Amino acid sequence: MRKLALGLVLAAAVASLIAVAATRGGGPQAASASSHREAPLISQDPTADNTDLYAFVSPDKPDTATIIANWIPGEDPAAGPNYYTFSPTARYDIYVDQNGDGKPDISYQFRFKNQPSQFFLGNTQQSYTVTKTVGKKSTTVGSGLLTPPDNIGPRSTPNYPALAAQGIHQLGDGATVFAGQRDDPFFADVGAIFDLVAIRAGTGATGGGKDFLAGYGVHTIALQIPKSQLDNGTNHTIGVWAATDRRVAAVQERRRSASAKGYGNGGWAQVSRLGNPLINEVVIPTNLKDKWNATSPANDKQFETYYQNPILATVLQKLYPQFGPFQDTNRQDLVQVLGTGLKSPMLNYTGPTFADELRLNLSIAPTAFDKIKPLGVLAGDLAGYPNGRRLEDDIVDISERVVGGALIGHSLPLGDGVDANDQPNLHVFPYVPAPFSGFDNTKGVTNPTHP
Ligand SMILES: [Ca+2]
Ligand SMILES: [Ca+2]
Ligand SMILES: [Ca+2]
Repeated sequence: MRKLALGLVLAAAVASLIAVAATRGGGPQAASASSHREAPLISQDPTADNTDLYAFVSPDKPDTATIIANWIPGEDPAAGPNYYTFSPTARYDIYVDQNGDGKPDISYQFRFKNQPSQFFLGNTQQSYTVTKTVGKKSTTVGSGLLTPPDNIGPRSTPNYPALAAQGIHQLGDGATVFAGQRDDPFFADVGAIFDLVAIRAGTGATGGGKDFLAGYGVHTIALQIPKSQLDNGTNHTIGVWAATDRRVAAVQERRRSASAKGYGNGGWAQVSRLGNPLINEVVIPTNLKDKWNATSPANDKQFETYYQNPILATVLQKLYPQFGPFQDTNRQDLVQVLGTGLKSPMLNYTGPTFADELRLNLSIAPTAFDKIKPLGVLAGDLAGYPNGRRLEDDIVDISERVVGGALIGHSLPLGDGVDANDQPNLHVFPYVPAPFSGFDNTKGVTNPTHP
């Protein structure tokens, strides 16, 4: 789940969480869970902040897989004159692990540059370079590529879908790329998740929730990659994660000891990462959240105990004892779903190495768009989360149900009453819908008069 959202979830349940975290050794830092983002350092650096990660076999092009990584939480489309852009001093990373050791075998790294501005507006169109590393060999597979501008309004950015389509590029290795502003495809009734609404409704899917993220945007990097470049030929399962690096000197200013380094290319340090949704928000204790963001999946064993003994299950038990008991120790089901892949039943197991990655079994056929079940594997739709993640997958409902014990004989119809993105997702690359325009400002005037 996106970090902003769960930061707010934590805020909503802060009293309970602090009480619980204190008994778990979270200590005084647990109080900082009341801030609006999940980890103290990255909350000060939104342009480097991963929000969501998706990976799925493309339903319309099943010989390809699509990876979508989003950054910059809570973009208000009307945030002029300095609208949102990728940070020109960050490095944006998408990693693919082909052999289950938690280390990347294929990496894509993105660097952005600003363009001269015009009038009194910052220019939101950026150029960028894509570097692909396979093993130790790095190749520039795209340079001088352009993002579309942000969706400012009908005068500055008329016919936005056509403008955005110009932001789709072919890379030198046969993949397709898009980078730029999009609608935030994540959906959640953040305010209600822990406020009894979902459970009061009895069946989460009918709770009549409010999409807290409706009307907000994010910055998206999307890749569509021939499966032949990803498939390992044996278990056909890849692990994917996204991250952001900043120059070590800049990071050292923010944290006392820059102990964790980014991959390759000395001089970079990782400041954010995202594999499975929800992890740093509600699995990792607050005093370790910055460290988790700086760690690579190969070193995740140190965090396994928090997956195995989830604080969230303890919180559920405290908030909703009438629906318990919620098992909060020895959760081997969560270790599998989030750390190794599911092996019973066999779905996307990648071996014994515990590493937080979004695992996608490329040999499982995609589900047609009109047949997708948002509860994914829980509903028998094996092409969805936790086998990779699609834009349509209802991560809040799935996560609440799985943590609640759906895989260990404790099924509850948990959910937040929000079942889909407020904007229809596209059925072609890059799949994430166009952002609202600043002029439309859907959070303010609801019926603007277009010129
Ligand atoms: Ca590997
Ligand atoms: Ca949305
Ligand atoms: Ca939901």
